[in-house]
Amino acid sequence: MNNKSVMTGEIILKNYDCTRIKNIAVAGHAGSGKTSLCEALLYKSGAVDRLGKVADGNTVSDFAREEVDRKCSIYTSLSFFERDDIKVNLLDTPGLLDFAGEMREGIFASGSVIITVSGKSGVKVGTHKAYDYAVENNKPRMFVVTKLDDDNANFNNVLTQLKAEFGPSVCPVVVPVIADRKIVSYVNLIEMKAYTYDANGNAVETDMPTAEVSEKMEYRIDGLIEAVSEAVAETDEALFEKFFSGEPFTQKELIDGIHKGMNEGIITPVACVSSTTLAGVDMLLKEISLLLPAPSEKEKKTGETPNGDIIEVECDENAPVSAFVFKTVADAFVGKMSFIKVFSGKLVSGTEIVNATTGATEKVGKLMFMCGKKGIDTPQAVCGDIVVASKMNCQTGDTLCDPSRVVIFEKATFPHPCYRLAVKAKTQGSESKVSGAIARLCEEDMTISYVHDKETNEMILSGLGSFHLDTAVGRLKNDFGAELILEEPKIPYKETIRKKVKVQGRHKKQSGGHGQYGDVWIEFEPCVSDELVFEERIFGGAVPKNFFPAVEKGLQESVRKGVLAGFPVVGLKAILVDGSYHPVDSSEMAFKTAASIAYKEGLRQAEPVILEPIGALDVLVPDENTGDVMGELNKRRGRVLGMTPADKGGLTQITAEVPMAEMQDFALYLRQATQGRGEFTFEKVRYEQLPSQLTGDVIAKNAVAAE
Ligand SMILES: Nc1nc2c(ncn2[C@@H]2O[C@H](COP(=O)(O)OP(=O)(O)OP(=O)(O)O)[C@@H](O)[C@H]2O)c(=O)[nH]1
Ligand SMILES: [Mg+2]
Repeated sequence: MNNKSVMTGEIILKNYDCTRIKNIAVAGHAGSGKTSLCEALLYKSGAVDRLGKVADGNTVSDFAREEVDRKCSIYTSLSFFERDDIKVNLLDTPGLLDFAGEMREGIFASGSVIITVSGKSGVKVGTHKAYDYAVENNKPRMFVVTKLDDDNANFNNVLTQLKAEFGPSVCPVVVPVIADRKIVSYVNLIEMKAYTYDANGNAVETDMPTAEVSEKMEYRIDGLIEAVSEAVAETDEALFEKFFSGEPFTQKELIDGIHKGMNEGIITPVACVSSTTLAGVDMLLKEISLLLPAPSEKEKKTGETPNGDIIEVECDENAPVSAFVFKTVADAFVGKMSFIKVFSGKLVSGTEIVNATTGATEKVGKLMFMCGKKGIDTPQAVCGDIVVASKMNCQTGDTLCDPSRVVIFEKATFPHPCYRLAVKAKTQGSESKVSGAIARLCEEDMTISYVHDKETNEMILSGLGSFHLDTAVGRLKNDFGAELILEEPKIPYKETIRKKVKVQGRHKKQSGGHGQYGDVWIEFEPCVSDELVFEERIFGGAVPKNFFPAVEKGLQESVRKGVLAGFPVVGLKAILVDGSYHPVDSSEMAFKTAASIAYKEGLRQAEPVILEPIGALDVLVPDENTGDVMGELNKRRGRVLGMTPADKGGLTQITAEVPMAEMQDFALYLRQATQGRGEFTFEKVRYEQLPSQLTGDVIAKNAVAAE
């Protein structure tokens, strides 16, 4: 990640126990303002003394070279600030779907998730992806509408959309007051106070909007205040009664109610900010301290002991340590960095720890609290905190614990790498360097796979999309000096025959001295076998027994290349039925050559055909895209086998069989057609004859291989 400048400092942090830590993942659609929001929070809380900009490449969280170059987040980065005697760890996740693995790592390690929604473009697929993964992992959620300073921002539209798409849990807590199409103030619906912001983003209390102003807006402030109270009433019976008796809630009741409602997933507060002008950022800081959970309250974790017992691990500083590696960075300069969330006890640098996942024991490495690329050394991290350890052997997904209580926690789930390309080292001889570097990248990125395809003898790198793999290639070059080229992978076609034939293969050479003589009659016929089936039915010693192995060997070597395009031949049976020999000139070599002559002639006569691999496709698409995807599968020569509503609402599962040759860019098609909501798995299942109209093309493309 080009951390070359990981800086370590000696600043001593206060000790924060698990009641005074908040772990917040910031997730949402690409470009919705996550990194800018983190920057604004860090700046406003005093953690940094300059407000960086994504466009200038100087934000705390987008520090990797690829991020600075491309002006977007690619990795989940960790930073923190201290405020109100609370330490807040921010996990700034990327919004691009190519980096969904990073987003998941961030949300998995968090205690709650802030989902940014652009005030200009509203709810998008990335909003849903972040929300769904947060729900799946039982993380409290909060929406933050961003970019309110932009002329095209429209808070009301976004709020309406949030309510329509995420249901009645959506509850605004800060709203802008708009008069003559301009934001004149921000109302905090919990405090029931209004603020304006000066040029430095400092809040100045102002009058609450008059009924006249409120009347003209698309939402009425008193209506929204009522809605907050209504939502809070739902969280507790006593509050419910109080609400219906008409008595107003105290501020504390509102805060505690929203807090409780968030923990139960029945309230999703909505705040709004401009990270550029810093309007609303201080209110968000307040809400973070008041509304979002600390590890002590929400994060009771169940784990499995080696005997298979399920136990509950409490977030207790005095309990034996247990921790979880949620992210790994293969830093070219500092070595491996393991991002660890501590669940119980204290993780102390230099102590022995058991890796419950592998069974190995290792020493806890040097520990650091990270703020972007800056690391602050710490001798320990307490439960509830997030810390980075250097040079440990553990991998993403591993549980680390005290030997006195070994327990394994569940791992995060990752999207399946479905976009495949073949890897070639740019310069000959650097193959092992390339493989070594990719192996390090695979340790870091759970959505990349690197495997050898035995059939095509290619190394295949798979990821989530073309941007993902492009970034990986850049990273390998910049950080590990490994240069490679990505190409479309070869399709492992095969050849076979359809007719039974009997042919002669005769090899005779007389060149002075010793001659060469081999003569065979072979029957070739189709059969069901991937390997060549060889038999002999020689009568009366027409071919002496000792030459049979040479004939078989000649055929075995020949079937590696078919006669059409040089693909391996399958489904072939060869029976040696007759032949002749010469007492002096016949040799193993001569019979081998005779067999290969017979093979070439025989296969040409036996109606050779090309077989193409067919795979089983399992694809999940939003209901409204089902028709398009079915049409596309049809175009791609697919055979739809079934269509059923998926377990997850709004999605349809389509199963089909599709030729592998048609699937290369399917990942890209599906992403575009479904705006990233579709996903699929594809696995080769068998071979089928290539339609004759496509044979010419395949032969032409592979002519070189057939040479
Ligand atoms: N006017 C305005 N622009 C903003 C604001 N916040 C972010 N932007 C701009 O929006 C663009 C995207 O902002 P980022 O902070 O990189 O968004 P992100 O969600 O982190 O993007 P990814 O991590 O790539 O998904 C940048 O050009 C920002 O300058 C804001 O409050 N006001
Ligand atoms: Mg970002």
